[in-house]
Amino acid sequence: MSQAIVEPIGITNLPNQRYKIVSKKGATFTLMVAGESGLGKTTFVNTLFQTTLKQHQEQRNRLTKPLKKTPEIEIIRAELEEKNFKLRLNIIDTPGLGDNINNKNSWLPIIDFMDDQHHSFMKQETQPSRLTRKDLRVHACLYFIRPTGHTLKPLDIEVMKKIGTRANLIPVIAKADTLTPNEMLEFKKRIREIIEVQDIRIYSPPIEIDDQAASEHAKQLIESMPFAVIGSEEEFEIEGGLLIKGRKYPWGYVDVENDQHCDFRKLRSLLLRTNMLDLILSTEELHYETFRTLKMQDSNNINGSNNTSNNDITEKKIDKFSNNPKFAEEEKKIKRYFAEQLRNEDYRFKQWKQNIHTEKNRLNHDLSTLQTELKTLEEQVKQLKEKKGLK
Ligand SMILES: Nc1nc2c(ncn2[C@@H]2O[C@H](COP(=O)(O)OP(=O)(O)OP(=O)(O)O)[C@@H](O)[C@H]2O)c(=O)[nH]1
Ligand SMILES: [Mg+2]
Repeated sequence: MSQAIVEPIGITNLPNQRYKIVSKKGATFTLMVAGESGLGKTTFVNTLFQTTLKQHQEQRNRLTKPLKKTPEIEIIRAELEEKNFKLRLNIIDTPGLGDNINNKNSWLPIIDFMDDQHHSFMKQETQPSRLTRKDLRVHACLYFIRPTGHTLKPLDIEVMKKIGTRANLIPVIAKADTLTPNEMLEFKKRIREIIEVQDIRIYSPPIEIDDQAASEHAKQLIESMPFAVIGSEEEFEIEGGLLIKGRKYPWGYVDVENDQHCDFRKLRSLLLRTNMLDLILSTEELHYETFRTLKMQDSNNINGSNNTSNNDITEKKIDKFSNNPKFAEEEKKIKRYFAEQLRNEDYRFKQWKQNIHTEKNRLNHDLSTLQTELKTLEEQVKQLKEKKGLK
């Protein structure tokens, strides 16, 4: 799917953010949505697209399909252009977590996808031609939290931890229209506490000290985390003939783009306007570099002193040492091998200790024999002296 933007959303602001160079070749931005099933991930993606690509003419894309469970990872692409600035937008919609019999590993395809993109980019970097390289490294991952008003599930914590070490993690509270404003405030506070206590790495917009307006905006974004979002694919007319995108209730309506109702606009601004470049650069400088370093270390460890940077090595070994159950057997074998090595070393050490002990005893024994001999000799000398003295 590829569509042209009709109304400006402010992506031309991007080149001014920090590095002017991006304006020449445009930018690629990849956003992923993840979280439990039925929380409105697909609806959110469609809402974001519809509010970003207003009045799209083509109706044969997935935005018009009726909603159903997302069965597998799906990539939606769009190309936006404003004042000669090109943005290639990729959105990765993922199937809901917790749908499988074995919930514990339902996050695997998502994590694998992220790692695979880093890995594939790393491989392409070593190829002679870099012009044709494909880059689907995830620049931001929105993690959808069920609006229970209580707490985070252990699965949420586990998955968020994993995502946070691989990409810019942005937690969002799904279906914000189901909580009252007070419940939402309390819930946000509790989630922030859990994130802190559990040491979950989330994306935090940088505060620019030399730009007051930007730093105020960043502070506002930080305070709003986790963003409360509402998704909707419906538009309806309110008083004054105004068309809004939102959800209708017997008591009234919620408007996706109303800041009193949810944080959709703030989140869209962070993603597509104010922080896109920071998300792209931090992916490159932090997450990709961490991945690269770890993988290089892995391959060097595996190859012992032979630390050649041959890409085959990285290629072969990378996945073996991930948490992937596919390699559980392999991992067990390696663990057994190390346990065996450890036992051998332990035995060798005990033997060596025993030898030292025996040697020490022998020396002690020799020493005491010598001391006895010395004493006898001293006694003899004394006696001889006495005899001499008597004469
Ligand atoms: N009340 C409310 N309902 C929503 C919201 N967003 C989506 N829904 C509804 O929730 C249901 C599930 O939405 P989906 O977008 O399919 O959820 P999903 O997270 O993609 O689900 P999976 O693909 O199974 O992981 C649909 O009936 C949506 O209309 C929201 O913000 N508020
Ligand atoms: Mg879905």
